Amino acid sequence: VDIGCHLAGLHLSSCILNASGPRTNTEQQLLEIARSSAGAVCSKSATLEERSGNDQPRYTEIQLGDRTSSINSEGLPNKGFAAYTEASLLRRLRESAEPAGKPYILSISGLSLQENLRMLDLLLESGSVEHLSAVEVNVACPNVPGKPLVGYDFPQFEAVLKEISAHPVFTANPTLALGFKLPPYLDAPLFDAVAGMLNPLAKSKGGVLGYVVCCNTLGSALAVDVETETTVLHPKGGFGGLGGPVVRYLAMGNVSHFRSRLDESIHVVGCGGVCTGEDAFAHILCGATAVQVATQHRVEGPTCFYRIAEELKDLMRRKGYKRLEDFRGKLKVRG
Ligand code: RRO
Repeated sequence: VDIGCHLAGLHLSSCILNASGPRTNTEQQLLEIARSSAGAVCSKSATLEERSGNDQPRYTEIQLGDRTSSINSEGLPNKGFAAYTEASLLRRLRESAEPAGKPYILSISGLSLQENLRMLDLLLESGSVEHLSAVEVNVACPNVPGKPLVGYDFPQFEAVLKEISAHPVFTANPTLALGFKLPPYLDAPLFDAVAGMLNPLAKSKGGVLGYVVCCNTLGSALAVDVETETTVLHPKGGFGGLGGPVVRYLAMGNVSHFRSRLDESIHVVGCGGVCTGEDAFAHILCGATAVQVATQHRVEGPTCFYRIAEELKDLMRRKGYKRLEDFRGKLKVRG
């Protein structure tokens, strides 16, 4: 069976890849993903300058049975844009990639539209762009003090979508894919409104938008320690982004809602609570082209990509499916 996929013009030998965030900060961590069975390597969201992130404690795990969810308020710790685009990192990623040609996705999360545009300007000027497969713009970080989530502020979101997708780095490099990492939405009119902003940017309409990721963590989660009667996390009054199996149902709902509303040329990447091959299968059934793994990658390490891929293949064999197209988006509503 073949679990490869074509995502926004990129070929992934496995549809299971890492999400931006966990274990994506350092060169060593990115190289480990390159050597793993992950179908692509996705960086930590970059800002123009290096950031150390919020004060500790800023991450906690929630155990339900044998499954681990998480709440984080990392605050965008990253090595800075230059570190994720420097020629030596990109060369080492190419040399380590197994199989060769594994795509490298740069995630960016500037603290303003200007900062995102500035990073795209630098990319356009740099020789690195030819070795980069995609830029994934994160409009959904819930953890930077004083910065409301762009994906929930529709007037601002629309301006961001328009200006970023009009950036010459994408017209000058037609094979460079553009994706947006979205926050979770919770009501049908919101899916309609966001799809209405995304569809005019589709390649079939002459635009450059290749994919969206559904979704980033669910913000405003609060972990409480009953013994100390305090919050578990310190930053931002203890609030953080909820991820892992507890948000999988919400993530799959977002995948399905967007798949049914978006132009076919805009792919949907599922992200939320994928721990097993069955979880990946369910996301794909909802319409996901590929599936990202975040909390489980943090908990288990990069061997998770091999395990999940093998579990997905076993399940497909049992069902008689040979490729993802045999079941992608074919979820039936129960009669
Ligand atoms: O670094 C973070 O606090 C963070 C980011 Br940028 C994000 O997009 N999502 C998240 O849960 N945490």
